[in-house]
Amino acid sequence: MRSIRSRRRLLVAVGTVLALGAGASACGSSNDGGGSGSSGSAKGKKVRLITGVKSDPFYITMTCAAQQEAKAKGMDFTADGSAQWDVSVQRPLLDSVAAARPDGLLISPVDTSALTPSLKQIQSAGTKVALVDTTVTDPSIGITRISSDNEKGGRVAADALAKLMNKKGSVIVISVKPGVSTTDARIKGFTEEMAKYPDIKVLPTLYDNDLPATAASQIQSTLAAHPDLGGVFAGNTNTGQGIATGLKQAGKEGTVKVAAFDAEPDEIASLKSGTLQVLVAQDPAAIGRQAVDQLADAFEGKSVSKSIGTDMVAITKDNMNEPSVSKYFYKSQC
Ligand code: T6T
Repeated sequence: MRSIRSRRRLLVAVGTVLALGAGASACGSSNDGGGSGSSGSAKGKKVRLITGVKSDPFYITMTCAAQQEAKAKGMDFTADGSAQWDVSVQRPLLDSVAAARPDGLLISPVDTSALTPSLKQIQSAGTKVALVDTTVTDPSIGITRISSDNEKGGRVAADALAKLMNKKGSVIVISVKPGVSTTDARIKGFTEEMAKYPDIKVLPTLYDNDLPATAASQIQSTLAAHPDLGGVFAGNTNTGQGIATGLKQAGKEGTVKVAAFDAEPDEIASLKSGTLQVLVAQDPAAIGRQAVDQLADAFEGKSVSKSIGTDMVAITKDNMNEPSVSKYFYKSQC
């Protein structure tokens, strides 16, 4: 069984210069966990994708690429996603996909543990599972896990914000909810990196349940309680959008510096207008495409990579028009 090496790069913006960050590769041994072990062709295989939030441009971009790749391989592919970031919304989708016994499932579980029993069940019934973006804690789930290095993205956000804040003042993290693998890792990386700046005080993290309106009101109450607030780290798309709205309403755009994860159209507009200063963009298309490729390899009896890291890029107003950077902007339709 071979293992596939995958590049994990983080392109870091320094002023207008793009510098190549750590170029570690992340991979592991092949793992046939839960699959039927069937060999043969990927053609005609029934593959389903369940994303975190269907309307989120991150997942739309991932879905478009996965769909295209699956089509090229002659797979029978469909995708669905939760209406909101909630286990109780994603679980019925998973149950209905499980009942149809697909050959393969790509899933972004919205919680690190609550969906594990359902995933174990579908896996032991013979479906090959690929975890895309988010993961679960149980290592027996999934033949492959494909995501950004979220902890590293958090560290990059911390360094960028510290620089913008002249290394002093208060900073806050607003994120989705606890128990989400990606955003938890971002917070960990951010908090650990911020500890290197003794004159920056990190306020307790707030969670908005992936609701922009909640993030908007949280940033306003934080501003009222902490007039020295100099920076915010937004853990994902909806949080970034909400923070931009809240800062605009408070007349604090540009004064309070913001580093946000993702690069969906609203965030790009806020970067352009100066409400957000740094976006840590991921490569959701690569996540979707590579997950389909890994499943195809598994169907064909080839080995798969247990873990694959995909690229990220730090986007600023200065570099956003460079084609090597703008190619990371997320789509809101295929
Ligand atoms: O940041 C992405 C994704 O990586 C995360 O797991 C959940 O939020 C997003 O979908 C953006 O909204």
